[in-house]
Amino acid sequence: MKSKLLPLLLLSASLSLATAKAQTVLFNENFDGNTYRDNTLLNDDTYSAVGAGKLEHGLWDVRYLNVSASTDRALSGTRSMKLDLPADASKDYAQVLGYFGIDGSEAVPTQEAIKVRFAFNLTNVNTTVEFYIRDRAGNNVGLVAIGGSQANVRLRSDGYSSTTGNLNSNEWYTLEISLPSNPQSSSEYSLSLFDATGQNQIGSVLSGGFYAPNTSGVDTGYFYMGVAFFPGDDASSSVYFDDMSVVTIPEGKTALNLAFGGAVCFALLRGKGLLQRAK
Ligand SMILES: [Ca+2]
Repeated sequence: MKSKLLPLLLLSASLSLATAKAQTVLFNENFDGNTYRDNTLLNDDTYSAVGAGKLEHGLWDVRYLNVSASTDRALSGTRSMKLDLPADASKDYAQVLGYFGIDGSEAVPTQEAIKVRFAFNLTNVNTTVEFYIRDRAGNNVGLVAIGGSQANVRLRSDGYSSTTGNLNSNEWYTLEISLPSNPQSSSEYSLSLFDATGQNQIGSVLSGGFYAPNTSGVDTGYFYMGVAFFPGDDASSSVYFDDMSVVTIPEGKTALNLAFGGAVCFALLRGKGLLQRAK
């Protein structure tokens, strides 16, 4: 009987393994790779990190100046990504986009549930940085404000929700944002704030509807994320980002696959009369 049980156990194990592999990395960037150069603007033509095949995962598209790979401070390695608010805030601002893509050579929208994680560090928490996730049509499905007069993190949907935690200047924090599969106009997303280790949660989990959901009925999925520093804030502040990642969440599939695997094993065992014999 053991010789007949073994294939069933292997089948069950392989189903579990397939489930574990279902999580896909769509974006992963720590700014320490050789596609960056110390303290160089990301839109530098010679050493640009922008473009197909230049990053392991995802693509950066710098639309404006004032974004660089910086050695000022880093949570991992020696570099992070720095956004500077220019001294003349009325003229310019800092913004950078990161497109999702499985192999780094092509931007690919996804309908999968995704988890976005990144670390941030503000030189002045009373300035506001906006982080957003958009679909292919450019709708803000996720919009999070970091810092500002309340020095907190706010999930934007119909209104603001605030954490109970207070941000400190010059300190690393980790933000995790979860968005559901098959994004619809009625979908909700959530966020959690952690300390620099990414382990200890600060404040409560926030959730709310999409900020500007796609109502066209056309599936445009999740396509890219971005961060922006806007004029009107403290003109001399900077914000740093590190260890940014986007992974798909095999939402519901884990339980389904395991249940399926279990049902297959049960049916096969019943068919071979092994369950009765085991009693
Ligand atoms: Ca780093």
